[in-house]
Amino acid sequence: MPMLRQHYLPASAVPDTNQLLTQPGVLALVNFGDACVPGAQPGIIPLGMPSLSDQPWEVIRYGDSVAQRGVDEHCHWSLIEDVLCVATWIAPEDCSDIEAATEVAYGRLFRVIQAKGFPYPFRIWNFMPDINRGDGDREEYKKFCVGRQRAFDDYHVAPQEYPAASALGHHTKGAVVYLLAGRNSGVHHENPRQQPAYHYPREYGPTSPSFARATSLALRSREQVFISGTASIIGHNTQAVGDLQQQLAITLDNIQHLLRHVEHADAELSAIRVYLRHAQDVAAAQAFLGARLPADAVNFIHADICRSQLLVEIEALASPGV
Ligand code: 3EB
Repeated sequence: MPMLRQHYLPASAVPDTNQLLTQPGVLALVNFGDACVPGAQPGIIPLGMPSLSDQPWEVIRYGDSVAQRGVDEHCHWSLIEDVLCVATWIAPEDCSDIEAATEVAYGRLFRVIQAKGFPYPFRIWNFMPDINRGDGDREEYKKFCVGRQRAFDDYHVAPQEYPAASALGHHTKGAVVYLLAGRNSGVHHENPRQQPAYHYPREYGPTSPSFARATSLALRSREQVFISGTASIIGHNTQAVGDLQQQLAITLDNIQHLLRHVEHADAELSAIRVYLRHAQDVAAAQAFLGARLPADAVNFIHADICRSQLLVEIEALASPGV
């Protein structure tokens, strides 16, 4: 039964990317490193954020055919059976107007997924430079949210249709948005402990962030749950400012609540990314999470979180246990 899988490769297993990309079932290779530029070929997705735990690659697998790949509208796409993966990069010079550039990038993604018959994104990742630069409404993340919201409006995507997402900052130039899309819609979920992000109050920016807390989807298998980047937020308020351990505890709590809410409390977590604002926090984060998460499924990533008071954000894929 083909489930979607995302797993990390250790730095020691330097992959032969050409060989891997032509292997049946390999949809895409995500690279955690210093560059956020279009991959050398479709199927390679460099994000511009280094792994702090020496796992520079994530392999996304689905089904058992060899992927078809191509480039359309400045988008790199990979397709296996009923999952389409599309990535597009924003050039460094275009990041000076991240609002406009984001709307353009999302427009391209929407046109590609629609043209290919996969109009339903079920997971979106966004990575951009200087995410916390600028005061108030001029903060880069808030401008990004305005541009993203505009694109969702342009393509008539209603808030109830926003999929799971993550949005983080990195310390290199250029931005990337990539997504997974299907022929049918997933089911989007909220977390009862957290205000829907698309209903955050005005203080968080001129437009609310456009994402769901999770999207669940049954491909040709049992249902999987794509858990959005989750942080130390209750209601709409940031909790435990300045306290890494507490933020980790509240974040895990939020994830547990969400999984209970969607009736997948005993799911198996994989593809766990722990985004840390401060690289020096990795030992403390590892110590705290070690007993609470499956260690081999965790990758620590150096990234800025979209609220400057947040030190950590965690995302994962929840799949039925075996
Ligand atoms: C939050 O809960 C933390 O803008 O796409 C998490 C996941 C966050 C996705 C996004 C933002 C996004 O508001 C930040």
